[in-house]
Amino acid sequence: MKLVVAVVQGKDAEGLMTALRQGSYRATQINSSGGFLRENNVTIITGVNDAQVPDVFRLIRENCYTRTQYVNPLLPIMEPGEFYMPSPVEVQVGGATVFVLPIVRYERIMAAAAGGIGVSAGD
Ligand code: 2BA
Repeated sequence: MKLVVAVVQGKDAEGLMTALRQGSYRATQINSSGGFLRENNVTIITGVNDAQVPDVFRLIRENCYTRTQYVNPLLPIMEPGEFYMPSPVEVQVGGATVFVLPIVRYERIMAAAAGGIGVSAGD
C-alpha cells in the first residue's frame, strides 16, 4: 500500500477531489501554502493499493495544470542613494508535486460511541 501526497494549486483541487471520489478513492484535503510563493495551495493525501498508484497519477495529470505566476524578488541590500527598480520574475507552478510513500500499517478504527451512536446524553 502507498500514500500518495499531492501538492496542487487551489484552482485544481476540487476537480481532482471529484475525480478521486468518482474513482472510489478515499482522499483527504489539507489547506496548505507554498514556502516560496506563500500562496494557498492544497495538499491531497490518498492511501491506495500499489496497483492503483498509476491510476491516481493519471487523475492528477488530467486535473492539474501548469500555470505561470509572477513573483516580486526580495529587495537587495543597497547603499544609500542607490536606486532599485524591482521587476517581477516568472515562475511555472504545478501541475502538481507528488510524493509516494510506503504505508507500514493502515487501519480504519470503527467503534460506536459509549451510550449510543452519535447521540449525546442531552439529546
Ligand atoms: P511554492 O514553494 O510556493 O513554489 C511555487 C513555485 O515557485 C514552484 O512550483 C517553483 O516553480 C518555484 N520555486 C519554488 N522554490 C523555488 C526556488 N527556491 N527558486 C526558484 N523557484 C522556486 P512547483 O515546483 O510546481 O511547486 C508548487 C508547490 O509544491 C510549492 O509551492 C510547494 O508548496 C510544493 N512543493 C514543491 N516542491 C516541494 C518539495 N520538494 N517538498 C515539499 N513541497 C514542495
